[in-house]
Amino acid sequence: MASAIERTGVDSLSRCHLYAILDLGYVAPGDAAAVTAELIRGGADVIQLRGKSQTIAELTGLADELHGLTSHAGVPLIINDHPEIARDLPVEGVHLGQNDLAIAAAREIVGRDCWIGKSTHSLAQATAAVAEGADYIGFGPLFATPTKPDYAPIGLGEIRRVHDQVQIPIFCIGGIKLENLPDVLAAGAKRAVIVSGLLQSKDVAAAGRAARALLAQF
Ligand code: TZP
Ligand code: MG
Repeated sequence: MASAIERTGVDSLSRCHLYAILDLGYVAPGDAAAVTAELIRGGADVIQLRGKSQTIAELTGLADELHGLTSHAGVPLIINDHPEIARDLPVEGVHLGQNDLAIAAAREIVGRDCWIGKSTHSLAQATAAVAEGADYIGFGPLFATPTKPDYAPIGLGEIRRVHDQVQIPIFCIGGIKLENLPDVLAAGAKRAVIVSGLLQSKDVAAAGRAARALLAQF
């Protein structure tokens, strides 16, 4: 099977700066394809499918549909939580949290070359994720966010230090909006995940393009 690199033409996650999450808490499954098309039009470099209330079977069906769009556009599709979906479909990656299974165990399940990212909420977790073999990390939540309500915000103070100590791509996450993205970038971030800030915009593609433009300045 072709590798993620061959399929998407994205030879490295280090080229990716705007990471969008198609979160089914904000988007009805029936609208997922249309919103994914808008995220692609808006310049999302990576898209994650995140569905906390759906079954693996439902998510697999949706991922299959969305991957038709993302692969055509050369945008990697990452699946949150479920390596089984990456075993069954040629998606480009899997994203795991601190309470999910270990990266090595997820790689075993997937059984092929695949990016694996890990959510981290502190500098210690970030360096541990590198040691565990993550291809990239999410770092946050920087700000309080209804998308992940049970996590205390970590603020902007550790961003520069994590970039000094961690050499894999770092995607800052949590409560990032167009309005505060300049502050996040000024604090040392190079990449950002934006969820509600894109999905709740009146014009998702325009919001994506605006975020891309800000990210390009750094
Ligand atoms: N992990 C840390 S914060 C977060 C996740 C999935 C949610 C980010 O969503 P939003 O809407 O951009 O704050
Ligand atoms: Mg998870």
